Amino acid sequence: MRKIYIFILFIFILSGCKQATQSGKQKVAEQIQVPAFVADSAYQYIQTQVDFGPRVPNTEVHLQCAAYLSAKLKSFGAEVTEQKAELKAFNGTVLNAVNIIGSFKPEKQKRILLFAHWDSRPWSDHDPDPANYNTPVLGANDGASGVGVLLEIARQLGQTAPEVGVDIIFFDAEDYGAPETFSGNSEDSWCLGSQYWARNPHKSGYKADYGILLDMVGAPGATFYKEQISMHYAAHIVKKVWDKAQKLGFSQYFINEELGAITDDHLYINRIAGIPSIDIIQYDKYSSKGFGHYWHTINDTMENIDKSTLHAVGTTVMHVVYSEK
Ligand code: AHN
Ligand code: ZN
Repeated sequence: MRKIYIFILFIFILSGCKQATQSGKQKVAEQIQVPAFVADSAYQYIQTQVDFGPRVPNTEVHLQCAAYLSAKLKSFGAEVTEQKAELKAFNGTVLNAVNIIGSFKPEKQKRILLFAHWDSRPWSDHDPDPANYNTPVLGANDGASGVGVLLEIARQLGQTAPEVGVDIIFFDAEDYGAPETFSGNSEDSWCLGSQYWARNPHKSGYKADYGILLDMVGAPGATFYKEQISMHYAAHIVKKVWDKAQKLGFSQYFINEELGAITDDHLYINRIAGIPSIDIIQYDKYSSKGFGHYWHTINDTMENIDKSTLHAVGTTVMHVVYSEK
C-alpha cells in the first residue's frame, strides 16, 4: 500500500515538473521578438532628404521630397494617404502643404501614432551671421532626422508586423513659424500641418491609443528630457518610453528629469485631436537656445547627425511599439 502511495506521489511530482517546464516554455515563446533597428539605414534616409535640398513649402524640391517619402512608405507595405491643404502662414503666404500618412494594418482597432515634421525652415534666423537669415535651413537634424528614423521603423513594420496597428505621419509646415522679430500676431504660427490634420484627420473618427513625436533626434550626444507639455497630457507615455530607454541602456540620451515646455506638433495632437502624445526632442540645458548650436542656422547639416543617437531613439521606439498587445 505504501509503495502505491509513493508511486502516486512520484507521478504527481513528475506531472508537476512537466507543467512547470511547459509554462516556462510558454513564457519564452510569448516574449516578443523585436526586430533590430538599423541606424545605417536611417542615416541613409536622412542623407537622401538632405540631398534634395531644403524642403521648403511652395518649392519644387518640396514636391520631389513628398513623392520620395510617399513612395518609400508604399514600398514598405503601408497604405499611404497624401493629405493636401492650403495653409495660411503668419505672413499671409498660402502654403501648398502635404501631410503624408502611412498606415500599417489599417484594420486593427488598437493603434499607435508615430510622427515627425518633414518640411524645413525657410529662414536661418538664429544664424550668428545676419547675412544668412534668408537662407533656408538644410534641416538634417531639424526635420530629416525624425523622418529618417520613422522610415527605418516603417521598413521594419513592413517586414515583421507588431500586434498593434501603426500610423506614421510626416507633417508639413511645422517650421514656418514667425521669427522672433515678427511684430504681428504669431499665435499658433508653428505646426500648421499637424493643426490641420488634428481638425481633419485622414479618416473620420480616427483614434489612436497614443502618439510619439520625434523631433531633432540625430545629434551626437543628444539629451532628451521629459518635456512638460508631454508630461501634462501624457505622463504615462513619457514614463513608458523613458523606462524602456533606461532598460535598454540608453540613459545617457533619455534623461530622467522633467525640463522645458516646447511648442511642437504634439501640442496640437493633444489639444485638438485629443490623442495623448509626447515629444522626444533634443534639449540642451547648457545652450542659450535650448537646442543645438546649429538649430535654425545654415549648419544644420549631416555633420551633426550621429548613428549612435539614431540607434538609441529608433531602438527605444521599436521596443515600445512591439511590446504593445
Ligand atoms: C519653438 O521654437 C517655439 N518651438 C520649436 C519647434 C520646432 C522648430 N521644432 C523644430 N523646429
Ligand atoms: Zn525648426
